[in-house]
Amino acid sequence: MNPSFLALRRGGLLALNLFVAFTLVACSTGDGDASEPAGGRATVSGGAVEITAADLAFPVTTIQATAGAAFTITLVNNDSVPHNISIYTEEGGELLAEGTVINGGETVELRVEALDAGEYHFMCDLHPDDMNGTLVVEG
Ligand SMILES: [Cu+2]
Repeated sequence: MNPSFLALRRGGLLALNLFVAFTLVACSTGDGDASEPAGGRATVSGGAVEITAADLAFPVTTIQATAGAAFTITLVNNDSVPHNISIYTEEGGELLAEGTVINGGETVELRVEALDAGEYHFMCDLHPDDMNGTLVVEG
């Protein structure tokens, strides 16, 4: 086999590997956007945090707050169906703050009284399986 032929083969394999790697990255990114929560994090700042609802999902799945300080969650409904956001002690637990259900295009505020450090559950009461996350309160 002559050397230039080998070089050509290697080049071809490298290009194929790059193509496969790129395709895998593109696919996993696409799946994340389409079917799973993006896993975003929002931190309460100045006593307030904003959460958007879109495509039957909360892009934010972790809200971070400070123990002992009340705060406000602003829910922006960018969807075509109604949503709310409520806080529970845990999944299936006791209701701590019940959010008003709003239609698409509307915005509402939910006041959450001061909480002890710990992990709490937030969800849309209309779509609890698709729209939920963890409220992390740190002291
Ligand atoms: Cu909902």
